[in-house]
Amino acid sequence: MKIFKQIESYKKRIAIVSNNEQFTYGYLIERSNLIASFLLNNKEDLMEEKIGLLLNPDINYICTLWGIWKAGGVAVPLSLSAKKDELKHYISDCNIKLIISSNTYKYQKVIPKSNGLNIIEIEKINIKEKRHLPSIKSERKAMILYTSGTTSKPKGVVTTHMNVESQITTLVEAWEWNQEDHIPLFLPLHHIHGIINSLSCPLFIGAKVTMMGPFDTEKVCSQVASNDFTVFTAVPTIYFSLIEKLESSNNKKLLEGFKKMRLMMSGSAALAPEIHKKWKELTGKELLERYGMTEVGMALSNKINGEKRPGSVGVTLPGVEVKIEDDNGNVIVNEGEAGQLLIKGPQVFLEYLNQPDKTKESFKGNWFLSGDIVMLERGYYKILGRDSVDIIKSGGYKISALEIEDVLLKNTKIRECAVVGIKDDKWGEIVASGIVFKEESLNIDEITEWCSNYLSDYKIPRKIKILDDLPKNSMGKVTKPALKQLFINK
Ligand code: MCA
Ligand code: AMP
Repeated sequence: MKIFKQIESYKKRIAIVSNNEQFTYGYLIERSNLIASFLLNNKEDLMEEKIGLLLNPDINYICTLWGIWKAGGVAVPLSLSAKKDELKHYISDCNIKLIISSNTYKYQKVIPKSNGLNIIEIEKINIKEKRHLPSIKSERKAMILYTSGTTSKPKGVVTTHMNVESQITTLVEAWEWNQEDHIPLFLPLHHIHGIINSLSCPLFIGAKVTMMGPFDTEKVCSQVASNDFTVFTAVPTIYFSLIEKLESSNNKKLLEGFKKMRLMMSGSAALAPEIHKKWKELTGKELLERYGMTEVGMALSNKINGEKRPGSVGVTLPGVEVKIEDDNGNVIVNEGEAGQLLIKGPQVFLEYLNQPDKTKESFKGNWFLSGDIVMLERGYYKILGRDSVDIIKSGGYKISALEIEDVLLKNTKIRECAVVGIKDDKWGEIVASGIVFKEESLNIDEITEWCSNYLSDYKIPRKIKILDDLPKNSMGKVTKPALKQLFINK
């Protein structure tokens, strides 16, 4: 990957600050070479063997990710908060035989016991001698990230080295990343926003990343007040929390910390124009909103040196092509007409793992069908929503309503259920469920407890309505818009 050649010239620069320690690019190169050598053992090339990462967001994460790539493996970054069943799905879908974990990750509690699965703590990898590393062609597979969709189980999105590199370079160019940049990283490292936007772009150019662990308002604010960050990227929910903090404190240093940044971005979910406005009122800074997807990296962005329009995601990024099509597959050229966004370019993923049919139906030629409904308005794209009611975005996470319905229906007391996303100021949407019981019912705490055995925290329904029947149309099909309305009407 080009990034590995590029960083050879930055060896002495500080790349990462992690747990109050500074690490140079030279350290990253050496350590990732050694991890690659360890993984290779006696092999010449891992030949796209899939390796799971269950690592804290610290220096070990990036050294392992690069180590896997350098050894010819495919990295599968996994969520540290995934529950047993979720991990079981990822491990079996990818046929993972090796997981690298942090020594603090309590894998004994969550990783399903299976024959042939090896778990190695990164802290115990103590190899001193570098082996010969293979040369990896850019069309080879590099990474698999899981994303929810209109099926009950998340799909593995397979990207190649070329895809990853293109996802990075387009942003380095568009957002003018430079060596003086310094960014705080607090986003999860099993999604593009954290892996590419927060971590890989700055490292590509020789800038500095302070890895802070999961987002914590107090911790981030104290670092912003005392540090020299120049770039900041977050999901809208985080800006919501920061606004609450700025409004309730009179911390001049914190305000200064935000004011002096050259670029503050929002994405992964729609940024409400009110948050855009409030942020500008409080800090004087306009947030740059952009649009992306696990399958394509970033595709659209407001202009760094131009208008940052609230409620819009701007124009295409360098190297990305988009078009809008109506329901009949005709290209829409007029402004103000809504249709599905199609995306093409070197950053677009290769395939959904083990799902050739799903992959096929997601493409029209080499155009990826995003499933997002958009329109062009005065030269800028505007995201109007998803074409499927079964996809919920909460706190920047994409959630499948069907996955949660599956979990609820595992409970033998539940006869029927339907899950929908309800608009929420802080979370964008929150998960809500209408439930019909057989004879005996459960109370809300029992339902929450049931879900928490199977689902990560952000997937658990926050609003539950116990109903005698779900709203249905004349064909007996549950109508989710009517269910949403029931929640809105209270
Ligand atoms: C947690 N809580 C929730 C939710 N999640 N309530 C409603 N809806 C939710 N989704 C509750 C918890 O139960 C808890 O409640 C309280 O909120 C605090 O929980 P915690 O997990 O500590 O929340 P947090 O630390 O405030 O985390 C919120 C967060 C986090 C920082 C927004 O979710 C996050 O890092 N999201 C980013 C996800 C992301 O990177 N997405 C990118 C994927 P109680 O207090 O009662 O216990 S999209 C992508 O990569 C594409 C390519 C793109 O375009 O970027
Ligand atoms: P994910 O699959 O988790 O990568 O989520 C990608 C989806 O997030 C996109 O298909 C959009 O629906 C949504 N998304 C990302 N950025 C934005 C944005 N700026 N505005 C609205 N929706 C967004």
